Amino acid sequence: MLDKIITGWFSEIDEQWPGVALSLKIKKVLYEGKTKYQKIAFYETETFGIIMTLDDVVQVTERDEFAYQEMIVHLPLFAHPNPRNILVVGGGDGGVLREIAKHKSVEKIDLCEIDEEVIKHAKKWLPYAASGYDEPRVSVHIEDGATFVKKIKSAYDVIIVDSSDPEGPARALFEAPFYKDLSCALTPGGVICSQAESMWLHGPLIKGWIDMSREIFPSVEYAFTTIPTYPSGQIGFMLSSKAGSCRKPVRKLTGKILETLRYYNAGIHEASFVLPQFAKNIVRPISGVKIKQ
Ligand code: JFQ
Repeated sequence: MLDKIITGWFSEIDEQWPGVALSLKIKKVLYEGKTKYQKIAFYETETFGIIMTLDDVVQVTERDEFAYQEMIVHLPLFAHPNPRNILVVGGGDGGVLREIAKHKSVEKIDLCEIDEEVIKHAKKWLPYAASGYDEPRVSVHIEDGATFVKKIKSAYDVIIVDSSDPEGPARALFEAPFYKDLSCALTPGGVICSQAESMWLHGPLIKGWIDMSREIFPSVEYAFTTIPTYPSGQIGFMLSSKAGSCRKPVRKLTGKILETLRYYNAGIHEASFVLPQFAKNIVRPISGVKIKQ
């Protein structure tokens, strides 16, 4: 009885996490189709609400998306004293916009998504995330993120790279030329927060990104969140800054925002940078290389 590929379940079988796969029991297939860039699907699941997959990889589930969207947004925004102009690269589901909109200091949010079909379908199937598009400070640009940032100089206080995995249309968003362009697009005190995969599964990749970013930014750090439906149950963020460490929130969490948060708080901000020893070994600087601080 080794045949465990069960009908009625979605299994996230992929070479990016060999030999292990998350499975979710499906109540209803809502939509399955192909865009110019990727396969896209929406399922109603038994226990995680409505989910979106791209190329058969889970992007968001209704039940646990806040653990990712809150952290990828509030880590960099609370590490910045006065974030006004924000760029999101990727993030077509809209959940990151929803979180950024909670910050009163923010004046303008640009979102650059390569695949307009993701936005169109998210608005239909994922109202819990796509409510972010109702925010009047948002402008949407349908373009390849790597091309978009080349045209921008010193404009953004925070840039969030909310990409899918490096295997697929997001590949260029994990490479040095993109990070050099991001550095030019940032204001002097600017911060970048990028989706940076799992320390359990992607050690060598993470090490490569951190080393690459350290060539460009004086401060590069790795934080993580726990999330049941991403591979290995956790995912990391690379915080690259022109101004110094992002480990501590520099503004107080007060007012309305407090009532809306379900994962992020000041304690988890600092705790998310505390890594187990094996992960510390992955992200520590190569000996002999001088890190600009
Ligand atoms: C959600 N706004 C974007 N980000 C989803 N393996 C990625 C989805 C695929 C995962 C890694 C994060």
